[in-house]
Amino acid sequence: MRNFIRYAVRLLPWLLVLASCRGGGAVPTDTPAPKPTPKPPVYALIVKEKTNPYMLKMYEGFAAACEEIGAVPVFEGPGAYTADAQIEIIERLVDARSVDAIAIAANDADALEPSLRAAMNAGISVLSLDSSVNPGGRMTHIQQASPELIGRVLIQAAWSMVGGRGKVGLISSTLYATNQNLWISWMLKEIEENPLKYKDFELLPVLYGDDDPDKSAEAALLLLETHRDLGAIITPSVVGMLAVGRVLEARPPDVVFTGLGLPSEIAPFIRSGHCPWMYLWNPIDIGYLASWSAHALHTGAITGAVGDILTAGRLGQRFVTVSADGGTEILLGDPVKFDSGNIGEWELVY
Ligand code: RAM
Repeated sequence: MRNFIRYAVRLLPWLLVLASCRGGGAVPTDTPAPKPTPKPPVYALIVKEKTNPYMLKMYEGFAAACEEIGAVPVFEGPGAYTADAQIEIIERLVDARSVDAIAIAANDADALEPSLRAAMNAGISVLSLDSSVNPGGRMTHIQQASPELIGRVLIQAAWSMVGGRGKVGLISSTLYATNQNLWISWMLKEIEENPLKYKDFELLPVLYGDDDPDKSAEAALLLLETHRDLGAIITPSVVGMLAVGRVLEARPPDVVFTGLGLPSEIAPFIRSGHCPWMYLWNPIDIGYLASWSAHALHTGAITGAVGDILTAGRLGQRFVTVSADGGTEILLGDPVKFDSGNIGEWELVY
């Protein structure tokens, strides 16, 4: 009897385990546990400044593509066009580990490079759009249109508007904007390479409106006061374009302007003849392409190397090519000319 009790006591734990198995308990069954739903990727767009209407249009396209992708878009940008403010944002996003990709329009290519390198080291995919960062601080760049073409067509436009003769002012955005500086270098090259054509044409030294309406208007007034024989003003900034238009509309269109403007804002000046024609591309498409590129980089579909091909939703296939700064880029298309013939159609879009 004693032996039987000892035997039963030894068996007891095993019997308890068996009983709990039968009851279903915590022991695994044949039905696999439901997998946790994968978290959607988060892609941030850091713009030059948060109220610039061009930047808002870029975000419109960026967010639309995120929706198609199933990603979460984040809109970031400083209240002033400074690299320091953008660095603070990048560092905050990296510290919080809250985003999978960053697309940035640079206020200063050099200053941003270290923090963007740190972001990439933390596993975040980084690309620039609109205004590029140095190749070392990005995986690729979204190029709106050939910088050479943009620079050349703007000078050629001003040349025709003044009949090949006279003074032309130039109001840029900020001093360190990579995109405007690149376009200006091509404007100067166009003149340098065609001395005969431009022999009676004088491009005045660059003034900076800082993408600020008041500062840009002040620059336009200064040009008008200092150069009574001024023929035209070029401004490769949407903020500058509207500000210059507002200054010039108060006078007869003896001084005209051209540049890169939003059709929705510049249409009245095209109709009044103050802006005979201007150029731009679709800023919504730039944001849209950046979002799809961020996704392709994040998922590893592309690495940003020359020869990579990506599928960008309604824009179809795009190619990664070499860029003039030695990095790589993905081109959107050609600059579009807006004049009295097509402005009515485009002013409704952007
Ligand atoms: C301004 C910005 C932007 C530029 C456009 C044309 O709003 O500086 O970078 O691409 O103009």
